[in-house]
Amino acid sequence: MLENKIKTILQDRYGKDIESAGNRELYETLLLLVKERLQETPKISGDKKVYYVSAEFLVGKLLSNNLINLGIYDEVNEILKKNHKCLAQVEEAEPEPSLGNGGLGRLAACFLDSIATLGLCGDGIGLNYHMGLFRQVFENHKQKEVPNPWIEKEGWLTDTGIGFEVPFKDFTLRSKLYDIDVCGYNNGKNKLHLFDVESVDESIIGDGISFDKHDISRNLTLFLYPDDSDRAGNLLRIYQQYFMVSNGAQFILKECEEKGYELRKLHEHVAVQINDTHPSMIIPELIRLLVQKQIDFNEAVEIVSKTCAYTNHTILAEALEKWPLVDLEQVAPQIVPIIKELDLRVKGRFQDPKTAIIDEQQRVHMAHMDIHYGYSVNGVAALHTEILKSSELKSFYDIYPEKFNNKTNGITFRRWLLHCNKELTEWIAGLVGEGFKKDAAVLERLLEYADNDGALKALLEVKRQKKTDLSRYLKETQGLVLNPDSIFDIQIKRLHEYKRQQMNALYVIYKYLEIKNGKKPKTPITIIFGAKAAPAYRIAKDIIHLILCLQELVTSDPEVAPYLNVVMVENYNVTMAEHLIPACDISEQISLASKEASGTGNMKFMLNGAVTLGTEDGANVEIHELVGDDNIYIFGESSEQVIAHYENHDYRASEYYINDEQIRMLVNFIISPEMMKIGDPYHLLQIHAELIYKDWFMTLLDLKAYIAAKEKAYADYEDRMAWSKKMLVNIAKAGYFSSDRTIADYNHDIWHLD
Ligand code: 26Q
Repeated sequence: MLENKIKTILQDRYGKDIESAGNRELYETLLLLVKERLQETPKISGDKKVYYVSAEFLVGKLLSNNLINLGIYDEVNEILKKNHKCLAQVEEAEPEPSLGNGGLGRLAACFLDSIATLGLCGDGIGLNYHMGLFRQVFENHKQKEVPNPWIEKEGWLTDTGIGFEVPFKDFTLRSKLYDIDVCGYNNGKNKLHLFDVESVDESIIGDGISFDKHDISRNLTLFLYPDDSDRAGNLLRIYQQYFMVSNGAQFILKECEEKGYELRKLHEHVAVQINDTHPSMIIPELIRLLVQKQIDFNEAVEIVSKTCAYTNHTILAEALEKWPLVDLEQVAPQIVPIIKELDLRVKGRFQDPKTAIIDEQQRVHMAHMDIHYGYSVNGVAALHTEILKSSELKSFYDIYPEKFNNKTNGITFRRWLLHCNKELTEWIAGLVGEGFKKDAAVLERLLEYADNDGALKALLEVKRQKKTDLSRYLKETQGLVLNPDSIFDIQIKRLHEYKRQQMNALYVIYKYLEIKNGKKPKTPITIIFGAKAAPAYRIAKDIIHLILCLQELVTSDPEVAPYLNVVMVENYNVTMAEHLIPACDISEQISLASKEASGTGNMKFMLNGAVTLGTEDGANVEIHELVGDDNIYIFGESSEQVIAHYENHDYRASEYYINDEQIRMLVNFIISPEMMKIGDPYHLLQIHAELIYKDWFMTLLDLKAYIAAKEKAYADYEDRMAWSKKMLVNIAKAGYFSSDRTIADYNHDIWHLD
């Protein structure tokens, strides 16, 4: 039946049969087939609906995921195999939508999958960035940004024919809504709504990712996070955000009216989840629209406050958005009086200036507006929520303790196990049956096999297979050569100082010098990095430069190369993660304690049998609690100690540098003659000085503890059966981190759907 369908499409479109078709033709055929199936899939309905509003949706490729969720993956796979075709290769023809940057966007995508899988009524609302974030290329050991076009004539986007007028100060733009179907695992479907403007013009892009930032009607949906280092860039971000939320708000009210709901009872039918502060203007916008619909201002405020809930994803002060009132005035003056009134009411009730919406410098604190005028505030891991309550948002917790709650992040097992690691999925099913696919808690039953040699050996074989697969993939796609018999130690995440890729780079220097001194590791080591740096983040780019120089140094040294390999993959994205994560032995989660809100890569690695090397930060704390001391490598100062350092201003990197000979040697190697020969002396000197004189995220504080913990992990790796047991325990305990659990919690505590 399916086979006939595939054959018919191929014949009609290309006049070919399966065997003679190319991967591109097969991809387009399966795309059509799946889209048809999605159309037949019933829409999930309910009397109350959640709208997840987010600047990012990092959905990844969709073909495989849809085949799995529709329950036809195996059948399609068989059909192709029978005809000497390979589904994995067909998938490579699909471009990855570039609608996100990192954890926050990927979380939104996992959540959409789980909302639909649990049969909950809920849609995503975002923007359709034509060029995405950017595509990263390496040139002269440096990151260069180029546009990342991903929209094709035939793709997952459906033109809905729906559009709204969005009023700005000097002009009005009409939107165009595209939808992507989001199908649950053996369940109905929801939608991801992506707003766009018809007038967007890709031809205005010049060198790299530069373009005229003033030409809003042409540039509005070109890029995610356009460079905001000047005023025009800042204004553009506000244009994007207001465009997103005004469309979102109009769409939500339209749906309610169509369903015949009374807007006065909006909160009984709608929950709006605000993903970080980027969509915060939806609060004044909803108020504005309700008032336009003849609802009294006070009542509108009341209604909206019972409808909106806010998720915080960061404790870094610089990421908490504060927009100058004059900039808002310049973009969307119609919401400014509303924000001012909301602020006045707050100031009337609370004297603490820390809780004001508009501060003395006339800047609007978006998070403060969310907390005052939303009914829920949540952090994304237990430690993160505690830090919000006790320090970062303490003044708010004192006023509204009932609003605060924790929702530890999760990941969808459909993508991060079933899709990316078929071998491990089979190994699990062979031991505990298929139940874990619907109920992640079933994974715990693996513990019965913790001392079963056969099971442990088979697990090592799965890992070895995935390391071979990765090696082949990186050879084919990036020309990189990996040894699958080495330890795969992987750090993949956005590049940020607080995540401390620079500490891992210092370890590379340590190991390089050890090998040069004749201390060769028993098993060779491969240290893999993947990260994009924000285009204007100078230090992050210097860290990439450092890593790329080390890669060259190590791989071109015949004395070292057999024992140590350093690899930075280009343009790290979801697809790359799907290849890297199953192949990982050691998962690097080494952020400065208190700074990583949760992390979700840590959960994906654990689920795929990697052992975490990390600090007591974010969800690492919960991973540690679940797997116990024997199955994780924890090092470094605690979040309390770190917070105390900041409060007391008592951390001086220079003291570590001066007083510790080993640290001094490792740091100085950055500007050694051999490094200066490979790299750009200006950038190497810059990162060298940064580490000694600033080191805002305390790399040198934990460096020695990090080296010791990593050495211990590498030594333990040698006992293969003991290591396999650690892998097994990690997999068995990963069930808690299913996003199905997270979404069930959001629904139970915040949304109350059904
Ligand atoms: C803010 C102001 C100006 C320009 C950009 C931004 C900006 C852009 C992106 C601020 C934050 C982000 C993205 C944040 C993010 O991805 N946070 C991650 O969210 C994950 C999901 O909750 C967590 O697991 C990570 O710990 C957190 O870093």
